[in-house]
Amino acid sequence: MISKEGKIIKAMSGFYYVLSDDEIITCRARGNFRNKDIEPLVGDYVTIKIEEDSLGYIIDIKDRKNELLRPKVSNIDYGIITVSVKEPDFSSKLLDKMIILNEYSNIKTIIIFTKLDKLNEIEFKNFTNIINYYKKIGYIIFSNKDEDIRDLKNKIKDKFVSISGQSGSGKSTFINKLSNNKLELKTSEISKHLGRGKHTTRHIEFHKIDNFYIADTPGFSSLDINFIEKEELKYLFSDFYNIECKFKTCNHIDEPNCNVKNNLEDDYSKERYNNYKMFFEEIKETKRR
Ligand SMILES: Nc1nc2c(ncn2[C@@H]2O[C@H](COP(=O)(O)OP(=O)(O)OP(=O)(O)O)[C@@H](O)[C@H]2O)c(=O)[nH]1
Ligand SMILES: [Mg+2]
Ligand SMILES: [Zn+2]
Repeated sequence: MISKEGKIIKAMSGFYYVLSDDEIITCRARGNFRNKDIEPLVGDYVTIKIEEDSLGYIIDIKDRKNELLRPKVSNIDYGIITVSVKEPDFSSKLLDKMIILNEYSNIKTIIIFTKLDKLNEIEFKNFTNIINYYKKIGYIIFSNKDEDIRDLKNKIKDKFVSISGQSGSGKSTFINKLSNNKLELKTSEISKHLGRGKHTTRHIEFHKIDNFYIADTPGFSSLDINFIEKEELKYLFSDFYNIECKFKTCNHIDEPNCNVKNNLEDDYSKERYNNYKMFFEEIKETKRR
């Protein structure tokens, strides 16, 4: 029996695939992880033991640099979010929730807008305002066009990144494109009837492209952020993070002399603020039950 170090790059049907010295070893987790409420995550650095039957067992998980809750991946350098501007239609609420999850886990966000080709000229112009607002508040933004892909590849050189987003937003399509279609990850048309994706990708898996690793993940149709304390929520909105109000503890809801509320100059900051207020109320309601 030998012991090795490696990194989990894929999880599927109870098996973990551990990359160790350029070799991929199929592993099970030792029962005691599950007992202790520790679940190995794709992205984890692990110690494995290899039995005579050549199946590996994960016996130790190294401390994580970070951990994203949805999708469940660890030790990532950038959390890429794909957002389709049409089919499925753009939802600022879903985008803001995805950003909140990255902020909560202290993971740097890159936003990729997909399906811009489906917008007409006027729609595209309007959408530019949204893109510019997210840029203004500090997020890295790319489209899935060729020139942007070049810049993105420079940014994520030698990194481990994950990609998350609504089902049908084009995660797998985008990864195929990054690989110059060397990868042929399964993709499907969205359901025209429901306007949603079909949950084509079913597991989390890192793919090596050029000099970076990117994890394709299953899409979702809704996201729960109600595990966050409502007083914590304001720290996850980079647009209000540095604004000081009369009261240090201001939650920017209905306190007097609130500079966040007084400073909503452009339309899109109002949209973000309204999302904030809605999430705040949702969390409050959930905790009351
Ligand atoms: N017109 C257009 N279609 C796109 C674009 N990106 C993706 N699509 C299409 O959108 C559909 C869904 O793409 P997928 O890559 O399967 O989406 P996904 O995010 O991986 O979905 P799940 O695996 O279900 O989470 C496919 O039919 C793609 O061809 C784009 O930029 N423009
Ligand atoms: Mg997919
Ligand atoms: Zn305030």
